[in-house]
Amino acid sequence: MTGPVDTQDVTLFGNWICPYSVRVSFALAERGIVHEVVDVPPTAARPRGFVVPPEFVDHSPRGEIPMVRIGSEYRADSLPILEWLEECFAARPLLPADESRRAVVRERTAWIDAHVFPPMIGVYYGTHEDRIATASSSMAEALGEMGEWLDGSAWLAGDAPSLAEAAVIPVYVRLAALGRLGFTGPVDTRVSAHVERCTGLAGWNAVSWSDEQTDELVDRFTRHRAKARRPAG
Ligand SMILES: N[C@@H](CCC(=O)N[C@@H](CS)C(=O)NCC(=O)O)C(=O)O
Repeated sequence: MTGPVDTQDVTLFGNWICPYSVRVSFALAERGIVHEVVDVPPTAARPRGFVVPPEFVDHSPRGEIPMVRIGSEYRADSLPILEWLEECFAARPLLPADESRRAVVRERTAWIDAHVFPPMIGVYYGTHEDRIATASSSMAEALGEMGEWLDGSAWLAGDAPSLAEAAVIPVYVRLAALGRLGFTGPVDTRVSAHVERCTGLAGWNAVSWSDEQTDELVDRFTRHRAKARRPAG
């Protein structure tokens, strides 16, 4: 599909607990793209007896959320989905018009994916204190690098929220949970101010967590740790 389309026939297959789905939910809401949501929890978080929708099974290349359908076309993988939404919808873009500015947004979006997400995931999936501490300090270091981008700038890449905000929003949404799972910071003060700014965005309301959702993530990974630490046999 090329060029903006006027269809509103958009469906997101995803789940609140999946950080990659959160990127797409945020972008859809931020851009005011009307859509349906089909809840597909990650395999590890599926309730017993959950039936995976056949449409998801049929069209998802790797069985991963998020997946988006626009009209009769499907895409998976959060960052390519965000780019696809930019191609398909003109309103409130998250990529600037200027080509060199687009390049900066894309570079920082990819950087967040490569340098903030792995340590974040390392914190909550970590089962041993030393690994968790290492992930925590790598994450703090990556947030410090983002702080440099925010020096004198309200947004991560340019003068408006962009795909870089969409990429990092899932981290912000779960910061409280990460703190309870061993992320000891520090969070760069420029990043804290950015988090605060992001809470004022339309997309934030679509993805922010209740205390119950924070508790659920913490409980899930606390159980995961207990299980991993239990002596075998
Ligand atoms: N690179 C993908 C990663 C997506 C991903 O890892 N999704 C997880 C859930 S958070 C998933 O669906 N895992 C397979 C499963 O749960 O069966 C993206 O950016 O969207």
